[in-house]
Amino acid sequence: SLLAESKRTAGYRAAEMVEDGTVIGLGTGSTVFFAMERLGERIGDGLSIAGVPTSYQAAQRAREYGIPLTTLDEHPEIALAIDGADQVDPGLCLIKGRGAAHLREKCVADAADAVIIVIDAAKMTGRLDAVVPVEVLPFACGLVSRRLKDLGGLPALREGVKKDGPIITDNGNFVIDSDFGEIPDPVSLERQIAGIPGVLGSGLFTTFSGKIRVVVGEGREFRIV
Ligand code: DER
Repeated sequence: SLLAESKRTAGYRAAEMVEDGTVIGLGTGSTVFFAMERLGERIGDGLSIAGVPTSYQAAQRAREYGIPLTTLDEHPEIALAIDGADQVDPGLCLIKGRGAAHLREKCVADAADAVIIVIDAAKMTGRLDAVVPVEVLPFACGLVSRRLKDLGGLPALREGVKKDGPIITDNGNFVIDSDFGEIPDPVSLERQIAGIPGVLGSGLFTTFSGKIRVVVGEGREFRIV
């Protein structure tokens, strides 16, 4: 499909940016998996790297492609993180978290000197208006829902599809998806959500714009913004 081709184009291009002998961040999601596929090929050609996975799924996929794994503790500074996104605005603010991996992804993005976001073109938007995923401490779920409403959100606990009841993240927490409609000031909204006791992290990534490059795949073509 055109969508898969666009994701593959973006992922493969990002994989070419990885330098030999470096430690990189491995994001979660279907687009990053194309980057991992290409990295597996480059490793076969002699590339020597290690990856910090941001989820059980990323770790599993990295092992399938023969990408050596390491941890954020061993490498609290990494050269490059490759990750996906759900929405990207012109200021390179992101909404992430469709895959409920955004808490570890945000840690890895913070540790990275540069962040490559790989997306298909449909994810570029003039203004962020997607649902904002929020990882919450189960104990505080009701309080966080109340506080998200105070901020103008419509919160909904993310339920499992093949599991009855709420999904549980790789960190053992719940996810509340909060619909704020259009978000005029994502920087302050990220900060306000982070300040709610019981919130571990949201899918708003507004503090990394200075070190983000976005590879936008469109069919076989790509552009870097
Ligand atoms: O969950 C996440 O943060 C993922 O990065 C997601 O935002 C992008 O996943 P996709 O590449 O499968 O669309």
